[in-house]
Amino acid sequence: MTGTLDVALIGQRFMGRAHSNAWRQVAPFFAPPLHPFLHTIAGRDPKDLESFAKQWGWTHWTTRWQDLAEDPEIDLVDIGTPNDVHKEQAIAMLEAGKHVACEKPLAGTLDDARAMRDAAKKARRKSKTFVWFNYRRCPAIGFARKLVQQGRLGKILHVRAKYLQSWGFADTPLLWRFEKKRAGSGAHGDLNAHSIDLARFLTGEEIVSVEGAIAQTFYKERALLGDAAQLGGKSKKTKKAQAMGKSTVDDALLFLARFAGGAVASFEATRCAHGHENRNTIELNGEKGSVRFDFEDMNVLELFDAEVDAATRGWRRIMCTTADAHPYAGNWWPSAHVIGYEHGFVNMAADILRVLGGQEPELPLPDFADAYEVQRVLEAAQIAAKQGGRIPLREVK
Ligand code: SOE
Repeated sequence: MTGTLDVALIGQRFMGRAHSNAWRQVAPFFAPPLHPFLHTIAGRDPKDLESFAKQWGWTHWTTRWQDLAEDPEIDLVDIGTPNDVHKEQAIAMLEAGKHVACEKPLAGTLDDARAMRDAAKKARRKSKTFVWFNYRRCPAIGFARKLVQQGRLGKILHVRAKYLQSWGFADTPLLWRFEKKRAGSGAHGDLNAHSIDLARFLTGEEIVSVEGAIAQTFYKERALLGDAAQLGGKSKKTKKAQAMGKSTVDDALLFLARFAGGAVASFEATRCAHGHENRNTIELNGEKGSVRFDFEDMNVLELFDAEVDAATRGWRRIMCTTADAHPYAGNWWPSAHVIGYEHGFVNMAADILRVLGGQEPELPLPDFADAYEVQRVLEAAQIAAKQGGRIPLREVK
């Protein structure tokens, strides 16, 4: 017999849709030990909330997220809100005895992230925490991790991560993502957070120092559009002067780092690279071979096996869609019937339900302590961008 997990979600925009879809899809595809019941959606915008709830199958809706803490029926609260409110919402839910699944980055600031990590530690007997580093759940990434663990690449020497987007040019208005007090940082926290998580996940190693960084805000002012502005929205081209506001985050941030095992790494995040819509790439070079992943071709992992004879050696393109061979693949479609962005979230929901139902996840899940380690690296890179030089991670807590 399967039990039920009553889920509530805060957030009704991009992540609200991605997470709602995950909770809706997961049971039929994975038959997890707990089935999610879509209990309540909380959102700030009363105008769209009821229709959002009905469209996605939420039973109740509220404009007060605090209601979720007070509702004894709710088991898990999923947080898909801007970074500045993660701390208050997550800690309130942990204090109310709920499990919490929070969007990445854990928070906008290291102080908030530390408070969240500490609250999770305090609540650990009753509550589990999870962080939606969704790219960990791409089958190709899980498979790359397996190859590293099996020693197929040998000792890892290089990690090369680039997360490039192109929606952040001058005509993009001042979304919350461009406000430091709401987002914490720009491309850095949004995109490098994913890359740092992937790098730690794939190598199984911690970053021990950041050695140099460049942050750049290419567009220091952006058109004010008010609260309703959405990702993907553009400023209208009008002859009238537009009211402008200050962008207070980076549009791009690049940094270098060292791993505990001796590997050297480079990270690049930008919202201003034409030709790259959502190009989340990572490459690992080891003594025996290399792997590379590009989210724009997310079903594929490329492998270069240096132990193959020189005459036939070359990059091998592996379609990671085969049941039993590649993580999560058996829960979806027959081989080569590819999956997409939303499946990472469904795969993650499945692992959350397995863990809460007493089973092992297919791949390890990041919790608040894990995401705090990512946040320390983000912070070290920001310090390096400001003051230059080498920032040992032991000094960033
Ligand atoms: C916007 O930059 C964004 O949606 C991020 O917030 C996500 O985490 C990333 O997956 C795609 O881009």
